Amino acid sequence: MSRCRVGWWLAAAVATASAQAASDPVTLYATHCASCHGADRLGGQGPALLPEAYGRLDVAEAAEVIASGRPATRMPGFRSVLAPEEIASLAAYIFTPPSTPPRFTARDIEASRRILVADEALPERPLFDADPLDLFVLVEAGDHHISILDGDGFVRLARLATHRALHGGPKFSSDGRFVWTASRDGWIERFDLWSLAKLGEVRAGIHTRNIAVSADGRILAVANWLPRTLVLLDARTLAPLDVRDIRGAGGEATSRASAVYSAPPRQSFVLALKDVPEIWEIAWADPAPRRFSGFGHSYEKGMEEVLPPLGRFPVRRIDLATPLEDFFFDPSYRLLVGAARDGSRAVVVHLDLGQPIAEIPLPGMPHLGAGIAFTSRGRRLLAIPHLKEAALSIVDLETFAVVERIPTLGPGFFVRSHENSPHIWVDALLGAQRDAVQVIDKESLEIVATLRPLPGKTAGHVEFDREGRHVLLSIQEDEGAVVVIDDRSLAEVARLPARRPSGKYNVWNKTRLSEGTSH
Ligand code: DHE
Repeated sequence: MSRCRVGWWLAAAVATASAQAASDPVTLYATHCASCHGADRLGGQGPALLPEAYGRLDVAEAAEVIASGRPATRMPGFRSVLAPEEIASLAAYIFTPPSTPPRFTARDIEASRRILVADEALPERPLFDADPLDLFVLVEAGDHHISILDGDGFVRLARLATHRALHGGPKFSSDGRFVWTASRDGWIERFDLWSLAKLGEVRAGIHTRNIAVSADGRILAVANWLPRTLVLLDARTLAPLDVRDIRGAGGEATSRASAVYSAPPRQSFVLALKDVPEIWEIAWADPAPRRFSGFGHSYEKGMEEVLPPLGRFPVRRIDLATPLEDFFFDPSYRLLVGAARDGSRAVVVHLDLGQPIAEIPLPGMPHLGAGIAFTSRGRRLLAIPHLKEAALSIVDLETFAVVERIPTLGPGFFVRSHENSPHIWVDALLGAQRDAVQVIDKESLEIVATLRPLPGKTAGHVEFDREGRHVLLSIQEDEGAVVVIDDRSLAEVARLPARRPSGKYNVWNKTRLSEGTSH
């Protein structure tokens, strides 16, 4: 080989090697991503970058986010820094599962826990004149805040920063004073509505579904996808009490949690398992209470001292033919209606009997978690929106027959009513006409009005005030609003600016288990 041909070969090899090094995704990740998303991809200032944490995002969309950044977040675009093949390589890398499944143990949870204000320092009465039981907690997803709204005067009392990407309903203590939120990347925050302050926070998982609080306000359950755990926290101090792997009865198969729910009359939590055909019921009332002392914290004298020790929350398993997700509970909490994964039917499970007792054909992906019970002409009925069909299904809660399928303007996400209201409100969030909400008469089961408070702008998620007289509707835009509408005249009463408002939650309706809303 001539000298000049060797030179050419060397130059080409060096170029290839340095190109490979440049697009080695591990190096690229460490250089450009780790400072915000964590060296282990478990998240930090930015979310976890692990396949199970992405929801509906695919590799191509992830590459576009890396190239262009995400508006209204701290995620910058890397188009001017990285070559297209480096961006593609990084996108593929963050969709690769880590070689060992990530863990997040009780010690990790405890290490993240921060108490910002001690309960002993809290005021004895609310720091405002508004009715503390008619407050709303409004989630503003656009810039990661919650607003506390006065449900009488419809004014904002406070706006408090939260962790990124809250999802699911905040949960309230039964006296309506304290509220807990959960973010998709596992952060649980506790707030005091009387002093309008954040009290503490803890990270309970890497990718979290939702939370539930026990009816006595002592225990908070956190349902995780990643790791596949159910975490029980002391609701007041946020200290971990139990971190339990979610495994089927055989012990080998693990499952993600679809969601955890509180079942107040049963003194239990109910867990929906996504990958194993079981439902779990976890008793939080310990029949033989013991003094709790774990992770170096203890209760002050005079406080309740009856939490069961680690691992002592008994689990009852209910076997199913197929996994169910997305639960509706009848007001007695004896019956649970869950959606089958094929999206075509619901299964009724009798919680006392511990077995399925009926199937309801409900094609079009019923969104049972959003279902509400109501009374019409003396019948107890259940209204269910569909994620893949422009319809609201009405099911008789005694016979489980589908008594109506009301065509709507589009597939909807949320449905709401109130004992004192003659109406049911549905949105069309997943369709082309997502600027519309429709009002249905409870007696005739007919649509009596279609409202477009801001034509062309996404409208969805309604919640009633305490009296059931007004509804608050979110205009889910970055420069959005909460529109207050008189439920009888359907006239607009007030409009408050809000940054991409999603859900809002009325203290009275949540703590009194109003049948027209979620719990
Ligand atoms: Fe949600 C509640 C699951 C996508 C906004 N959502 C819930 C609950 C579950 C659930 C299990 C009940 C938890 C609770 O309140 O304790 N959501 C799912 C999904 O599986 C789905 C389809 C896919 C996913 O990404 O997880 C999903 N959800 C969304 C959205 O895209 C929404 C519209 C915007 C967002 O924030 O991500 C959304 N989900 C909500 C809201 C609630 C909710 C506002 C609380 C509703 C309520 O009034 O109680």
